This record gives sequence, structure tokens and C-alpha cells, in this order.
Amino acid sequence: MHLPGPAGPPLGDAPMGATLPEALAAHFETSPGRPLLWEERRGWVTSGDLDRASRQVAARLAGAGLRPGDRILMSAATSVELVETHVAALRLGLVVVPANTAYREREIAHLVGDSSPRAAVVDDPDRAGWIRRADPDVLVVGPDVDLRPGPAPLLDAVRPEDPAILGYTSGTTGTPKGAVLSHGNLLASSESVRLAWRWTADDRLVLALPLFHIHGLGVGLHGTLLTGASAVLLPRFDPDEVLDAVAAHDATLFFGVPTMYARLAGSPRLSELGRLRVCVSGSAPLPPAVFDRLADGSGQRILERYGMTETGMNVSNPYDGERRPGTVGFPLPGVELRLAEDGEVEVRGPNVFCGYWGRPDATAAAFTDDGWFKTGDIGEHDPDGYLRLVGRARDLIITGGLNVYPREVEDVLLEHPAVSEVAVAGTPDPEWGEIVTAWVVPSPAATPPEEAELARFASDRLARFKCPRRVLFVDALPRNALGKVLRHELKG
Ligand code: MLC
Ligand code: AMP
Repeated sequence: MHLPGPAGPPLGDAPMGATLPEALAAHFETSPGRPLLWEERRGWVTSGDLDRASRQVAARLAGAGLRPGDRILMSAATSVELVETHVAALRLGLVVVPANTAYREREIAHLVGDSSPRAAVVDDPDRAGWIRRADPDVLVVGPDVDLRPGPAPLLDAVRPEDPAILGYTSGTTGTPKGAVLSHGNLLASSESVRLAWRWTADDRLVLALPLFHIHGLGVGLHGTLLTGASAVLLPRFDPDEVLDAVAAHDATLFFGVPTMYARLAGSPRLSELGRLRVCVSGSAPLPPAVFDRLADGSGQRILERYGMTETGMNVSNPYDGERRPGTVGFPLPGVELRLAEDGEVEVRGPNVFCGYWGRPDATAAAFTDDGWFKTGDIGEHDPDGYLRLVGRARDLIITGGLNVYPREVEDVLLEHPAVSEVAVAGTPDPEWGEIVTAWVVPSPAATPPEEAELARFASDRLARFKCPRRVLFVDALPRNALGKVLRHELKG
């Protein structure tokens, strides 16, 4: 089935250039005095400030020998400095590899080994050490990139087809792969939401999402930069801090994952959310009950959209017209969408990534023969075209808007000597959407492990958000005749 995309006007020719650096250069030139980014420590930073700072950082990176196409890993809390360095990297043609700050050594080592970065930007000595241990040749710096500058390098010369970001995301194998997003992909994704959500230079976003995933980075930050709007940067999510920032800075936009909205729904200050022009939810399903609580308590009808690391934003509820809870709406401008026979959502468009870094087989497997990307999400259309995501074709847990692949957690728990067999799956949770739950068959020979001991074992090896919040000890796992674990029969 093929449906038109009324989530916004047609994509058309990008008005401000063919890449994000080109669009930014235009803003730097026309409105250098405009407030662009706010953070507690620095106050307001203008467009011209970002231009100057990103030029300086680019000169330092180039002086250290980084050249277009080199990878630069970035793993740091949100700050203006991090944005300056990110923008410098894009302007220079480096390929940014964002990494969650919660990652432990084995997760970081995999990213370093797979993407072979020339440099890494981190704000924590442990992560700096892990990167050096994985590859002593990586130049490790803080977000301020305190290096001696070289001569001014050529900037803003990237082409739309040049790689901009390697966004790591796992497959069913549990090994994260780098989705190569080009400059053209980044621009298409930001441009489609700019049009669909009527984002203008007068808007002000409260950005409390981390800048190491596509939601905060590709939608929140890049959208702000493309639009020439402004953003209030918060290094963490806290309902009071978000509502304080909305009031103090006359913000108009907030983007969040459903866990954030569930927490806002429980705030005594919920009504203050009604001041915003629009609130957007994504990365995981927004429960209709949370949608209703927010609508009743603040008048804000949350606009839910659907995206992925590999594709940026695909589908959105309409800005004008009914925002229907439980659905993600219609294809965004430029995005084509169809449902395969089994209901799998397939997409095509200028937002869709170029392939997985160094993985031709995985890339080939991710696309249909006629070139559509297979999302792994199962959908169906309401009679009037709204898309509902009703399941997933792959074993993926989404907890608090973060993806966890059961296989990766199982592999770690199986390394524990007292674990004989293990299966991991998501179980429903009102705040987190799903929580990571492990079913463990203890080794007959060993003393059964304590739940706390398994939790500690996992958290030494995996980011906290991947560690099981519940462990259930069982005598056997449900398996089919071929011995495969029947995950859908695992119930918490
Ligand atoms: C933190 N913890 C989590 C977790 N986040 N556990 C499970 N799932 C998560 N998502 C752990 C902490 O380490 C801590 O563990 C405990 O939970 C309580 O922490 P908290 O202080 O309550 O959590 P907080 O720091 O407030 O984080 C919650 C959150 C955060 C929702 C603000 O998870 C978050 O920013 N999520 C957004 C992630 C995101 O940007 N996703 C977009 C992916 S892109 P302990 O044991 O130390 O107490 C994408 C594409 C698209 O999906 O469509 O957008
Ligand atoms: P990631 O690979 O981290 O980019 O996560 C992408 C996945 O998040 C998608 O494949 C969906 O399964 C899920 N997702 C994103 N937005 C939504 C949404 N609004 N509703 C349901 N699932 C979503």
C-alpha cells in the first residue's frame, strides 16, 4: 500500500544550500548577532560566536592532522563547547561518531575498533583511558579541543554525498554497526521536520536530549541550526529544569522521549507545558494514556513522530489537523513509505542512510531488491491513512527511548560462571515503556548467583541502561523444536 504524505508541504529545493554547513554559513553571514544557543555557564551564544568558535576548533583539528573523511568519536555531556566542536567537525568534512556517555569499556572499544577514529572528544578520564587502550594512536581531547591551531583550513566544502555521521545501532547480532549518514541525509531529515512542524527562526527549543543520538542531535540540534532558530541546552532532563527554562526563555518547542513525558505528566507544574507552541515525542511509543494526561493537564496535544538512526525522521502526526494518540501519522516531506506483505514498514527518500560502515552484507540485507529500507518495525494504517506501529520484526527492547538488543545482554550474562542459559526480553513498564528483564537458568554445578551479583557483573561490562532491572531464575527456557528460545513466551 502506498499513501501520500500530508505531514507537511513538499520538500522542494532546499532553500539554504545542499548541506547543513552551507545552510549554517548562510545564517552566520546574514544574522551573526542572533542568539543561538544558551547554556547555564555561558549564557547566550550568538550565531557569529558559533561561527568564530567552530573556525578556531576546525583550525586546531586540522593542525593536528585531521583531514576530511577522518572519523572523530564524540562522547560528552551536552555543552556549547560540544556543539562548537561538532559544528567544526561537520564544516571540516570529518565524520562524527557519536557515542553514549553511559558506555563501558567493551562498548567503547567496539566503536573504536570498528570506526578507527583519528581523534576522540570525551569529557571523562575513564572513557579517555578506554579509548587510548583500544587504540593508542587516537588523539584524545576534551570538548574544548585544547590544541595548537594550524593554518585556517578549507571549510563548508562538503558535498551532499559525503559522509557526515556514523550512527552506531545494533542489529539482531547484537554487534553495533555504524549507519553512514551523508550530509545530504542530515539536511533532508532536518528540512522535512522544519516544514512539517512549521519551525521558524522565531522558535526556541528546550533541548534536554543527549547529543549522542539522532533525536537530540539530528532533530534537535541540526533542526535548530538549519532553521536559524535558537535552543536552550540542558545537560540532563529534569521536569522542573525544563519548565523553568520554558518560562525563563519564552521557549516555543520541546522534544522528548515518552519517559520524559511520563515524568512531566506527573509534575504538579504540568499546566506550564501548555505555554509551548508544540511538543514532539519520539524514539519509542507514547502511551495514549500519557497523551491524554498531558492534554487534560496542559492543553498540549503531543505531536508524535517516528524515526530511526538509519533514516532520521520518517513519519509524523500532522501539525495542523488531528494528532492521533497511538499513531505516528503520515510520511514526512520527501519520505516514501510502504508496508510489506507481513506489515514491515519500508521507506525510501533522501533521508535514508547510505549503508553500514564496512558491512556490505548487512547493508544488502537491510534493503529490498528495489531499494527500499526495511525498518524492522511492523505497521498498519488506520482507514484514513494514519500509521500505527504495532510491533517489531526484530528483538529490540526500547527503554526510556534507548535501544537494547537482548543478544548483547545475553552474551554478557552468559560469561558469568553461574549462568547456564539466559534469555533477555522487554517487559512493560509505565515509566520506561519497557524494562530489560533476564530469565536465567543457573549452572547446576555452581552456587546460584544472587540477583545483585548478576547486576554488578552486567554493569561492569554494559551501559547501565542495558543492564537487567529484573532477573527471574527459572529451571528451563521455553524453546521450539529447533531449540530456539521463544521470546514471546517469556512473561514477567
Ligand atoms: C537512565 N537509566 C536508564 C535509562 N536512562 N535505564 C533504562 N533506560 C534508560 N533509558 C538508568 C540510570 O543509569 C540510573 O541507573 C537509573 O536508570 C535512574 O536514572 P534516572 O536519573 O532516573 O534517569 P535519567 O538520567 O533521568 O535518564 C532518563 C532519561 C534518559 C529518559 C532522561 O534515559 C534519556 O535521556 N533518554 C533519551 C535517550 C535518547 O536520546 N533516545 C533517542 C535515540 S534516537 P542507576 O542504576 O545508576 O540508578 C532514536 C531515533 C528516534 O531512537 O526516533 O528518535
Ligand atoms: P534507533 O535505532 O535508536 O534509531 O531507534 C529506532 C527505533 O525506535 C525504530 O525502529 C522504532 O522501533 C522506534 N521508534 C522511534 N519512534 C517511535 C515511535 N514514535 N513509536 C514507536 N517506536 C518508535
